[in-house]
Amino acid sequence: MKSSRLLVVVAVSCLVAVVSQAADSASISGKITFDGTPPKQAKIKTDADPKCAEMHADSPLLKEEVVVNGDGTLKNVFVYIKSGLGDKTYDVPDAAVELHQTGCHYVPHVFGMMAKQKLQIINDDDTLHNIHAMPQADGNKEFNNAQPNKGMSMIRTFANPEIMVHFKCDVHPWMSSYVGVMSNPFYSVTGDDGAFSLKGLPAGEYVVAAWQEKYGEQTQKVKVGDGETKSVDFKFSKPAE
Ligand SMILES: [Cu+2]
Repeated sequence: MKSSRLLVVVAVSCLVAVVSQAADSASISGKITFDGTPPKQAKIKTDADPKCAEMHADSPLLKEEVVVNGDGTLKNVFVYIKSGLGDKTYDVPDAAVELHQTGCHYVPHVFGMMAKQKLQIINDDDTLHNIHAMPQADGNKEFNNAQPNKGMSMIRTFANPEIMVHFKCDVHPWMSSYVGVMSNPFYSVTGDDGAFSLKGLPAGEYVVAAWQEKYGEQTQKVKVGDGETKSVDFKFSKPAE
């Protein structure tokens, strides 16, 4: 009798331990900082298209290849799990990811999506844009389509993962955007606080990568257990000239 009661207690406490450390409950988060004097964001001359110039008569467009936030953190860094997930496959979300041509620049400037997920490309401007995607990976198709009118929209996909696919507009040479195309949902783009968070990971050992369009990619190895959150920070600086 006594031993069977003990067995029940052991079984219940094991169950509690399993439930409290559910699978896919690990997280990796951190901040990306810029070391040194932040480069100034140059003003873009938009005169070539009077419609763009008119939209930016009071607030000039600024180059976005390096955006350092007021607190010294870095915006538009694509952070993702580069390796460690094995062969597991992940569902592709039904929702489309949106890329806007708005105010004669791309919003977002850097973003992520999964391979085979819908990318909805929208022209919000009363002027002609063309969206020219230049993937390099096998199976990912280049496309180049004009959207002459405000409100035009199209759907495209990339078949395979690729870090990163570059978009440009042949009408407005300053327009540029990058997407990280992933085989898993573990990616994050830093915003005004330079922070990233990769949630819902299985316990494991990972290579976390941080990609910045001008300064390239850095990686760090991180081991994380069920229910655990590990903090990893990255620091970018201007390469020596
Ligand atoms: Cu354009």
